[in-house]
Amino acid sequence: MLVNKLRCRITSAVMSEPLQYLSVAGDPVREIPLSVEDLLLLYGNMAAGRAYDRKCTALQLQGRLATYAPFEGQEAAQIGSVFPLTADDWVVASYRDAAAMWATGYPWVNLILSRTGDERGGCPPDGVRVLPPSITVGGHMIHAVGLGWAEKIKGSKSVAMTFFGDGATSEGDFHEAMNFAGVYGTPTVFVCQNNEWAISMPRDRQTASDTIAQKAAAYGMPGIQVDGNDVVAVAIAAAEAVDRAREGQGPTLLELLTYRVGPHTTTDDPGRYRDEEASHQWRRRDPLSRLSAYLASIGEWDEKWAESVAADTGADVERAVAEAEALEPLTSEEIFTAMFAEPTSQLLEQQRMAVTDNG
Ligand SMILES: Cc1ncc(C[n+]2csc(CCOP(=O)(O)OP(=O)(O)O)c2C)c(N)n1
Repeated sequence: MLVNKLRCRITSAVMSEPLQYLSVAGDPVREIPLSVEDLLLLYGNMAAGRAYDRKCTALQLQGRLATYAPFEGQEAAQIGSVFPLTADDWVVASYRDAAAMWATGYPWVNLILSRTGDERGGCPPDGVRVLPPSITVGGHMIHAVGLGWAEKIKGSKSVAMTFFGDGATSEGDFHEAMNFAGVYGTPTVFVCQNNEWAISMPRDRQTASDTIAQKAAAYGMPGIQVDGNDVVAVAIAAAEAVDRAREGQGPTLLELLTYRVGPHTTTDDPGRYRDEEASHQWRRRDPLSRLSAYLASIGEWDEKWAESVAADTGADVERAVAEAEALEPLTSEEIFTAMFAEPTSQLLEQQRMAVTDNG
């Protein structure tokens, strides 16, 4: 396991500077402890996320997908975080976290289906320990704590990682999840993608704390601010947090500093509530360009390889779209069967009514 060489400094709740390994220009600001092979893997996974994100935005504009929440610019935050996870770990994420979910086994086709209202999207293949995306802001963090607690009781080494935004930290669920995790020492990694906006609500209206990371101190766990567009920094901070959780040292809060360069969803027009100049500035801190600049500086960047990655990842996404669109729609009877192994009496009643209404 790579963790031992990936020690960073998750030691105190408040630090002066966010953890960074690659500058905005892609220059190393400290020794990079990842192999070229790992860096290429991270780049390829970020490229896959971007291909999916752009395709889904286009599909929505064509009316082939319901409202979509783009994550362009947040690829490093998602792909870097899940880098240290294994197939035995859990991922509990939200509507904007498709890259993290895909990289841990949730197929593109399921993610696409879940954006068309098809309940089959919420049923990942057996053995994939990734929960369906939560639309309810914050509620899913509690599930991640429960999963981690269960693993702890079972005596396993599995951890649960949960993703949420800066806005979610204002929800009671965040505080309940953090408190329970701290008290019971659950193996939970809390990953806050602080993209500075919760729809039209800016980060400074969300909390009076200087940082989100410092909130960890109140719950008796370490917290760290990380440059969320630096995939190396994110991977290293996540590796240490996962290692702590696996070794029985309890939860950690990671605050990944990033920016939502696009709209909240495809129905949103951010120009109505914020100065888009900030988005242009943040696009210059693009996580993919930053990593490719570093790889080029050490003679490990091959334009042809990057083109083939873009072609392959794009083709993967196209196949998933074709697969999703080729599925026969569920019947009105079937849409009730995807939620519970044993349907509740209310669902059975609704199912009976739907079948009767539709003849
Ligand atoms: C409990 C709940 N309240 C309100 C909403 C409406 N809503 C959807 S997304 C969102 C903003 C969330 O912002 P943040 O947590 O920062 O995540 P981001 O969308 O920036 O990724 C809100 C208020 C919701 N889905 N669930």
